[in-house]
Amino acid sequence: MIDKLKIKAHLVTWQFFNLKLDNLNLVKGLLIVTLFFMILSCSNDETQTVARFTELVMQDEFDTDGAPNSTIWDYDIGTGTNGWGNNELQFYTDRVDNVKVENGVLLITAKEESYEGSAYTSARLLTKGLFEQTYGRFEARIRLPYGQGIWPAFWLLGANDNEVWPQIGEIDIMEYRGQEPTKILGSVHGPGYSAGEAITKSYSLENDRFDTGFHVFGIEWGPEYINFYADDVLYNQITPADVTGEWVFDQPFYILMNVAIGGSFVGSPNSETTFPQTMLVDYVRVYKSKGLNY
Ligand SMILES: [Ca+2]
Repeated sequence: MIDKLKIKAHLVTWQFFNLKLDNLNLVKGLLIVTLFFMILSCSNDETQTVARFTELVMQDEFDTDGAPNSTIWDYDIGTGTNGWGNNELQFYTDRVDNVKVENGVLLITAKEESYEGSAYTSARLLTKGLFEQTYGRFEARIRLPYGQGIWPAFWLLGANDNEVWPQIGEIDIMEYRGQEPTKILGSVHGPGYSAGEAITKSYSLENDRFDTGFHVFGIEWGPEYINFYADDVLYNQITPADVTGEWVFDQPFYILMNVAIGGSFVGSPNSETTFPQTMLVDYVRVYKSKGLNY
């Protein structure tokens, strides 16, 4: 009897995850049903909202001081084309001034300094060619920087070299405007829905800020869904029905982490922006499904 109830609870919970979040009444109803089964089954397993992907396949806890682990992380260097497509103002380097591991934390530091023709320096790390995966849970525990014109992000890009952005697809697990320290955004970009037309949703803290403590940002990504989490809150689900073009999230993606300065998303720093600004990353972990039951 207990086992049957547990199975039912799992099924109901799974249905709950797959519902559109804007259908609040249905969600409320199912939540009550789910709680009912959870109480009956006398188990804590069903209360976890983050449980679809349980097999750890990649992790960097940033336990070794110095340069980040070169078997996981590479760097984009320079200014890209048109400021990495966004009119960003920084020059990315892999210098210890801009990126290092210290005391168990990865530090990505944006500085105001004249360097190679740019007024700012920072760093952008990526796992392209080193770690790429289709589907799974991607998460990082991060304390964000603060200030007008500061644009940190933890995100994924499609690894297909035969296509160009936005056809390759982009999943922004977390991006943030430094001038709005209570709000993060989760988004996807693809063909027909990129840049200003990206499919996006924000998540805000009520009585807290993202620059004063660490928070966990993650996605759970399977065939035809991407669930966005801030800490344990599932705040958005995106499915093929939500995008206005081809669904391109069915191929390997790689991870990026960076702190951009200026650009179309945040605007330029102003006289009140203080430097340096640092994004602290306690860990990055990636999980996959045990078996193929997404
Ligand atoms: Ca750590």
